[in-house]
Amino acid sequence: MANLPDNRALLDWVEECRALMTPDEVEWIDASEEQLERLRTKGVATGEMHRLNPELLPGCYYHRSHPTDVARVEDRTFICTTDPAEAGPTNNHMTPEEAKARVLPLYKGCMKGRTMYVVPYSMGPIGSPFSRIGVELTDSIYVALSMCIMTRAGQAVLDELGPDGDFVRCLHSKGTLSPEDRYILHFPEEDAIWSINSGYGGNALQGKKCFALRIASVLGRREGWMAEHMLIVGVENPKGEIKYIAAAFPSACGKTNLAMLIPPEIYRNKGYKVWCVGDDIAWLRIGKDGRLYATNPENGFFGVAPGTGAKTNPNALAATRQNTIFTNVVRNLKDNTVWWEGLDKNPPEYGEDWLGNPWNGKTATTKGAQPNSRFTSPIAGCPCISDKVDDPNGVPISAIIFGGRRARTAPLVFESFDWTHGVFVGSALSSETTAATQGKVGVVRRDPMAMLPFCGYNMGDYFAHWLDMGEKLEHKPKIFHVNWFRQDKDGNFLWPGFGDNMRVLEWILARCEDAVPAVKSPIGLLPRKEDINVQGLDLAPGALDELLTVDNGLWLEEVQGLREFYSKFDRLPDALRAQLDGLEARLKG
Ligand code: GTP
Ligand code: SPV
Ligand code: MN
Repeated sequence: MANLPDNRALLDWVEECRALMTPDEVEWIDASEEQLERLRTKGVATGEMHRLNPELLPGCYYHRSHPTDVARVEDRTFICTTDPAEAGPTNNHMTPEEAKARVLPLYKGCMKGRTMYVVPYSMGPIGSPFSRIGVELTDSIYVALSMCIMTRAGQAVLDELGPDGDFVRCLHSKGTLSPEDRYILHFPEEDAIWSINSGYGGNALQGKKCFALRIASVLGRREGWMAEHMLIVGVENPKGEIKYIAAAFPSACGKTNLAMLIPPEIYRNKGYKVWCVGDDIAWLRIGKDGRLYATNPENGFFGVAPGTGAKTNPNALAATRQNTIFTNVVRNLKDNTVWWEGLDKNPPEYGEDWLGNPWNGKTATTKGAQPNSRFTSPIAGCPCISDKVDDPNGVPISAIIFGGRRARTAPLVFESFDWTHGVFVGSALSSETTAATQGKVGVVRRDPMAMLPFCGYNMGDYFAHWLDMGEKLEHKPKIFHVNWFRQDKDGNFLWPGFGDNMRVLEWILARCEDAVPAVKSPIGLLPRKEDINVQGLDLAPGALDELLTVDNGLWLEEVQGLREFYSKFDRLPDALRAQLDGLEARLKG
């Protein structure tokens, strides 16, 4: 039984929501092992979850979400502010009144016959002055258990909250799962989140994108810090020095993989090591020493399953071997384990696909795992986890990287000229869409700083905040752009990616120490070919040249596209428009 603090605001709000949604029972989550085990058993009894092979996958469960509910729904995600200009041109907007009038009827009585779980959770180490507390009300055991993996949740958070601690009010119900009535609503003026009719991912696990990015970005702007869609990784050199990098890539574009990479053998032999601090979200602050510090507010991974294998990402795979919930992957009925495309070359013959249909991997013509199927794993299960992961002050950042999936335009890597140019490069980020969001896959769209779906306020102001942070940083990280996804004429990736991305990180860190020169181009500073270590790599002839080429014609098209995108903003900082003009002039000059 949870020991409740005498926090009037909390108790009143829970009671108000209970009266609205009328669950049969209310259960406070203290996250004791006894309670979690009871919930797992209940989830198995109701069929929401399936217990996997306890010898091969101890503590692991299998879950399927509704077939119409398999990814974030950006067209049903709203920023609800009194003034639409505060949400800006890139967010869907409703006023708080409109939003509540539309959605309150859906919440009325929606938990009848169900239990309402009250999940107190902390984004960031409990008690750190930089951490923030949320309380999520949900009628899904799957969501409650997932929140207990993804965040620091339970009694310790209630204790920290005390009688007058403040918290983000997070309301979630599976409702009827009706896609037409699905809403993901954010109320930054009252630190509240309401979502209904989805049970999956960023729509339902509100600590993640709803709180740690959309609400937190608003707090960060007000208080002088930043909430970003970034991994945080430490690279240890043979002398034992660790340099940290933060990197923003759009959804399903390689953050988890870069955060846990295993360096190629030639690097391992020299003593290089890589440490994962976070794989999806970074909160960034200016330290007393004038450097930028990053913390990971999460406590788990909600990682893309397909493509995760012993060759590509053994660290993530190891993290999923215990205490993990798998969603929408293939079930192997023979040994009661799981499988997905890219795990290994041995798909089950006697399996069930993500929809529950019989599936034989040897003869199947359809994919067994949903492309956005995922694992929910505690961070502690990852072999390369950094010992700084619970440090409330975070880690000092030497380099910031932006990157996306671009078949043609963007070279393997380039460095920005300075912070302002780096902010421009981030604002110009674009990528092919992936299965992480419902809608068409493979369409190039602009996704500034990989935050297009996650910025909780006007993106023009967001760019200004980035520029402002640069002004205040005495020691600014250098800003880079990478593209692991450049293709040849036949559509093959030119770069091997994954562990070999270490070769690019080495150049980036060498640049941070001014240890290698670079070549000036219209778009930024490029590596000299000889400064990318390709020893032991089997690159196609001419591949590296192609990877490092900048095609002025393609980039002039890029300039046009960006001009169009910028024209949506009436709060675009002049400095960015000047950067765009400068790029165009350099390309034409
Ligand atoms: P979110 O959790 O959605 O924010 O995604 P993420 O950015 O963490 O993406 P993740 O690392 O899970 O990678 C998504 C997909 O891209 C997986 O299928 C990976 O196998 C694939 N991928 C990751 N890194 C590389 C790479 O360097 N090269 C290639 N070709 N594919 C990669
Ligand atoms: C993403 O889509 O960027 C994710 C998964 O990391 S979700 O939690 O659904 O947002
Ligand atoms: Mn993400």
